[in-house]
Amino acid sequence: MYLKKKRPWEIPESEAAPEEAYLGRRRFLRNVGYLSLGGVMLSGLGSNIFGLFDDKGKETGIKVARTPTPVLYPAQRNAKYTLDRPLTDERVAGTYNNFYEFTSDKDVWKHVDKMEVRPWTIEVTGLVEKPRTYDIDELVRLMPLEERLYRLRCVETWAIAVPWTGFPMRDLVALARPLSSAKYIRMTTFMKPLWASGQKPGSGQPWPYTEGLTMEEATNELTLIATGIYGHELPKQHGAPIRLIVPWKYGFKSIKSIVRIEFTDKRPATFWNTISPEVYGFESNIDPDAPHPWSQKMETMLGTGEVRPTLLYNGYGEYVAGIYRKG
Ligand SMILES: Nc1nc2c(c(=O)[nH]1)N[C@H]1C(S)=C(S)[C@@H](COP(=O)(O)O)O[C@H]1N2
Ligand SMILES: [Mo]
Repeated sequence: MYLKKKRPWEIPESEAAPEEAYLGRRRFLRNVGYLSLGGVMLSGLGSNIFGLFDDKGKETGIKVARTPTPVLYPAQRNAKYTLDRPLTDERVAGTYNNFYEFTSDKDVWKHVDKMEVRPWTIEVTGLVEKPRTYDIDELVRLMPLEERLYRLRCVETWAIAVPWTGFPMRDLVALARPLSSAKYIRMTTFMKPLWASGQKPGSGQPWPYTEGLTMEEATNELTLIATGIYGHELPKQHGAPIRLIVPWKYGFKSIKSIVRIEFTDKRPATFWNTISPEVYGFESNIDPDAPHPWSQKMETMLGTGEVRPTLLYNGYGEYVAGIYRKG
């Protein structure tokens, strides 16, 4: 499952100067952009999409939209966030996804062609001093992009370990200047039945997908707004062009393809919590011992099939346990 040649992010800090690794990767990605033109012609894709190649020149099957901001990737890795296991193969993480707007199966990547990721705006609104609608390319240039290696754990018990690119959500919160009455943040995904057949009338589901965090959770240092993965922009199946990553909570909290971020004084209704409140709690912190309809004790790494014990807060207790031990 793993590429034989190590990519820069797989080389331990002791083996390579980070600067060299990044230069190498950047050059590599530039080459990829060039090679991909050929890929586009051959595979007959629209000119706004290009396929990614691995470092052996082999097509990965992962496609990324052509945007004005590819030059921002890869971003400098933040060495603070380390993994206790190998990274998941990019091909594996990019071909086994949850994105119910498109399909309830895992082959989301086969169903996303109609989606358009430009133009794309994110409305920041509600109980803030500075409500504003940001164009995605303006926002990514404004925010300090960095790469972070995080684990992501789905409540279905599969897990991945991936390099996200993004910026701390607290930086966006700071820009918005929340009023003291703001207690929660509500996030919303696009509503486009023409792109995503799951959203067609009659689905019986509470579209658009929404999620929420308390202000304290949203401003925790771990909470990331991701715009990239594996050193490039997000492919659509991972939630292009902008999504949430809260690694200590079950994956459904990490809402994809966000169009709206609203500050509110009430705990927001969320997609899965509305469908089944007993199974998908608002908080949904990863906990092997909390009562749940199916066991959360173990998890299976995608790609390798390795089974590991589920970690409380997905192993991120040092950052977040303090939020929940109060009063
Ligand atoms: N809008 C939206 N966001 C979503 C989902 C979804 O169906 N729609 N699925 C969630 C679930 S259940 C998981 S596990 C993660 C999966 O992220 P990945 O496919 O990038 O690994 O996305 C989450 N974000
Ligand atoms: Mo999930």
